[in-house]
Amino acid sequence: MVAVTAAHCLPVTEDVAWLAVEDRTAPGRARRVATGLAERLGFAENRVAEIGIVVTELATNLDRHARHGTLLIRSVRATTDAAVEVVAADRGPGIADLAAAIEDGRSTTGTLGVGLGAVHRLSDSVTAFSQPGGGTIITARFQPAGPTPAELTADDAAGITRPITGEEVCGDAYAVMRAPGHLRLMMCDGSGHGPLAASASREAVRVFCARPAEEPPEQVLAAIHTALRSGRGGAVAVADLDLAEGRVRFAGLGNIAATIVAGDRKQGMISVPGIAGFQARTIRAFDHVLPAGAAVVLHSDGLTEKWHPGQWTALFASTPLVIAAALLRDAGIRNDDAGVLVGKPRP
Ligand SMILES: [Mn+2]
Repeated sequence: MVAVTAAHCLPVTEDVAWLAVEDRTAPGRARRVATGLAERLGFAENRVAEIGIVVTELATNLDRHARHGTLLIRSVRATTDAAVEVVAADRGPGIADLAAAIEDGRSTTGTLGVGLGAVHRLSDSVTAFSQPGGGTIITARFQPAGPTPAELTADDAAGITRPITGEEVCGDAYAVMRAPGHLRLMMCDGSGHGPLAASASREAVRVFCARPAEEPPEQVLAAIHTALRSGRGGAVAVADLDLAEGRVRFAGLGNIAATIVAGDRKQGMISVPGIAGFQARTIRAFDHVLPAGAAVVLHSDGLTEKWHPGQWTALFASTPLVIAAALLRDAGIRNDDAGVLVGKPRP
């Protein structure tokens, strides 16, 4: 793990594209989205082609074998460079021997998993999670050429946003701040959806990232509340994970669900009622124990709160991005913007 020497809010995820894999045209569309993004980010021609191969394989696999397959393609930006990140999720049969499918492109059930060898070979990093009957999630990352910026190697937190069906922009937004000994998370659900909701949540991100890392979460939340007065407002939550003390300090205003997951236990953290930007009677913070190896999850009401860690086998042992993708796939609803953020400090 790279030592954090100063507070920063990098990397940020941008250029978010969601594709439903519903027919045979999907792999071609997915390839064009991914290669177009890689070109814009300045990837070399041969690397752009390889990214295209990986995305084609992932989409083809979803089309042939999965149900409800989706691909998320986005950029992950540091100061000057950006990576391409791909998340494939499905509710298909699952891959019994995932390691073999990924490493050799072999399949244990006929043709399922064929082509995944290329995904492993051509990606800079791949993580997969599969459950028989529960579907598969595969995440792949393509780093920019040259030495990888330290901000792009952090694997202690990841979020995903998905707009309501039919919209292009998402009104939910999140940010992650890393500071020495601290991992700080923010989730905002801008009221309503569409561009005005998105501009409220963007403002929440901007203010969160501009506040000093030493400021307690309730003060950061109060600053966001003040800043959101000029717009739509929204639900906001800030969690500060103190890694040395094994503690979370949490402040929330409105309907953002916040939980600590340790093993199969899920402990809720309480927000006060209100709408950031409009109504806030008392902004308060609460302290919670953060057990070693635990994860902190913040999500908007675009996900139901009815999920439980015990519904998956060892999901929370995986990476924050895989955890976020599984939560969105299995607890996400389609008639609202959805945002989920997972922080999981290395023990
Ligand atoms: Mn919402």
